[in-house]
Formats: sequence, structure tokens, C-alpha cells
Amino acid sequence: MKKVTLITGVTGQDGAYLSKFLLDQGYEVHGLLRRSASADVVDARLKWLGINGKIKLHDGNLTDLSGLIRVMQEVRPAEVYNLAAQSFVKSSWQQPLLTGQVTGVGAANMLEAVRIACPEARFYQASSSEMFGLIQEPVQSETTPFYPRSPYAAAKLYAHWMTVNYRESFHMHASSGILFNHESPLRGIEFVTRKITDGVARIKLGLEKTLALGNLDAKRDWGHARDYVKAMWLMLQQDKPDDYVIATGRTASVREFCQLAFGHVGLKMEDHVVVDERFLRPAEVDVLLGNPAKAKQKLGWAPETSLEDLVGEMVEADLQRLRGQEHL
Ligand code: NAP
Ligand code: G4F
Repeated sequence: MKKVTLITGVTGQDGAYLSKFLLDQGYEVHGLLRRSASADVVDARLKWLGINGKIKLHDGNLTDLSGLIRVMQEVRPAEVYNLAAQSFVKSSWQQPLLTGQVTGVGAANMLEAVRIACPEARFYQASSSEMFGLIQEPVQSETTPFYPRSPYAAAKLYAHWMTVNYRESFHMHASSGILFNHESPLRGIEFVTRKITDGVARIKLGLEKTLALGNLDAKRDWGHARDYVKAMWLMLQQDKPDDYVIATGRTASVREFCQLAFGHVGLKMEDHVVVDERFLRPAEVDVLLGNPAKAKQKLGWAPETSLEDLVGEMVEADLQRLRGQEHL
């Protein structure tokens, strides 16, 4: 019998990579799909990985508890990965309550749906390094205090503590992955890394001359999404649920990411990047740097992709897309 799993956020970056990983492991993969008027493009990432026909999709929304319960009763998953969220930090200042409803209360809805309909299922919550915000320690681990700096981070913190609370209150196998930034060719175009690699490809192909960015000094611990979804799965294979930091242990600035991306195609960022105040944020997370020692020791997990390789893969994918007029 195939193991059955349900992924929320299946159309997003991580949902696509996790689906591919679980299909390769022999799982029967189900995904929650929110209704969209643009049904022809919602599964673009799944198509890109060649797995769009292999996932059973269910109509549902994180804000609709009764619908979630129905999906849970129908699917009866052994593992549930809650990846759905309003995940763009900058938008969370424009849509703070929506972000709270989806990213925060939506996770509580998922915990309730599991508790009511399939309490034996193992549950993964997509927590975030953004919760460290105004960092309280130079290197962040599972014991570092949180200091959220955006409505998104505050919503994620609620979801995180609800996961811990359901584990302790109801003895659910609920784990939380505190994942640092992870990127890929499937990253949304609004996030800085993909915006840079798409911009570099456009400039290289003569389609644009400049790339407008915000804070070039912000530093992030960037890994590859393909590596990070393995850690999610490993967490649910443990006898005991727990929380884990998933990171590379290396931090780099937006400026350094730009230098690598422009350098990859033989260009200099100084000739093309302009700073535009519209991309600054009301409050910034200046630097993030994670310590993945616990994940290494207990899960046997380690990142496999260097920052240089990640940047190269993203730039090459964007060049290929633009040459082929593929849109993602
Ligand atoms: P993403 O690409 O933005 O994907 C978000 C997913 O959530 C999409 O499938 C989206 O559906 C879905 N969604 C949004 N609102 C929904 C709703 N109301 N009901 C049901 N589904 C909804 O995000 P990602 O980068 O894959 O990240 C996955 C998760 O990890 C997110 O929770 C994110 O906050 C968290 N996280 C990400 C990172 C990172 O660096 N990537 C780091 C730490 C934590 P549509 O396709 O319909 O929009
Ligand atoms: O790529 P970003 O938008 O990602 P951010 O805010 O770090 O959030 C991502 O990672 C979190 C994990 O820590 C996730 F939880 C979250 O869901 C998301 O996946 O911005 C990265 C940095 C910021 O400091 C931002 O100010 O890049 C800086 N930046 C500079 N110029 C820019 C730009 N960010 C964007 N999006 N666009 C710019 O033009």
C-alpha cells in the first residue's frame, strides 16, 4: 500500500519540490488547491517538474475549516505538510489581516482539521527564520528567542506556537521546520533572488538595461529548496516530533548575490543595478544566519547545494525561459 500524503501550498515553490520528492519515494500525493480564475497557470511549477498529472488535487482554502475537514476525511493522509501561506513579507504590510488569517489562523485551521478528522496523521508546519527578525543572537538556532519584524513574521510565530501547543496538548505528531530562505528556479518572481536572476537574464539578452532593487545590504542564509524539502520529510520520519532549524550556516548580502548573478554571465552589477526606495520595507530584517547542527545530528540532514551553484542554476533557468518565451 502506498503511503498517502496531503500537501497544502502544493502549487508553490516548496509544494512542487516536495511533491516531486514524495512521488519519487513512492507516495500517493494529494494537494490542496485554492480556486483560481486562472486555472491554466496554477500548476505551472508542477508542470515545470513534469509531475502535474501525478498529484490528486482537492479544492480547498486554508481559511475554510469545514472544507479542510472534508478534504482530510476524504484523503485520510498519513502525513500532512502545511506549506500554504501568504508568504511574501513585503505584501504583509499591505495585507496584514489577510496574512494573519491565512498564514497564522490558516495553520490553526489545519491543526484543527487534523485533530478532528485524522489525529494519527503526522503534521509538518512551515515555520520561518523571519520569526527571528531583529536577531537576538548572531547565529540563530532552535533556542534563539524570536523577535518578529513584520505582520508575516507575527502570523508565522502564532502558527509556530500553535504547532508546539497541539503537540504538547493533544500529543499530536506535529513538527515545525524553522527554514531559512531557500530559493530555486521555481521561486516566485517577487522575491529578491529570482528578481535578480530574471533581471540578469533580461539584461544579458538585451531586453532590459537596469535592475531596480531595495536594500542591498540585507543579508540572508540562502539554500536550495530541493535540499530543504528533504528535511521536511525527515522530520516526519522521526519517532518523536520536534522543531528544527534548516539552514546552510553561511550568510551573504543581496549585493553579493547580485555580484554572483551578474558575474555568472560576464557582467558587472555596478553597471546595471539602481536602488529604488519603493522596494524598501517599513522594518527590515538586517541579517539572518542559521545553525543547522541539530538537523545534522538528529535527522542526518545537510545542505547539498552551494550558493554559487544555486545562483548559476537560477540564472541559467531564466535565460532558458526567456529564450523559449516560457512564463513562470
Ligand atoms: P509560495 O511559493 O509563496 O507558495 C505558497 C503556497 O500557498 C501557494 O501554493 C499558494 O497558492 C498557497 N496559498 C496561499 N494562500 C492560500 C490559501 N488561502 N489557501 C490555500 N492555499 C494558499 O511559498 P514557498 O516559498 O513555497 O514556501 C512554502 C511555505 O514555507 C510557506 O508557508 C512559506 O511562508 C514558508 N517558508 C518559506 C521560506 C522560503 O524561503 N521559501 C522560508 C521559510 C518558510 P497559489 O498558487 O494559489 O497562490
Ligand atoms: O527575497 P525576499 O523578499 O525574502 P524575505 O523577506 O527574506 O522572505 C523570504 O524568506 C523568509 C525566510 O526568512 C520566508 F519566511 C518568506 O516566506 C520568504 O520566502 O527579501 C530578502 C531581502 C530583504 O531584506 C529585502 O529587503 O532582500 C531585500 N531586498 C532588496 N531589494 C529585496 C529587494 N526584496 C525584494 N523582494 N525585492 C527587492 O527589490
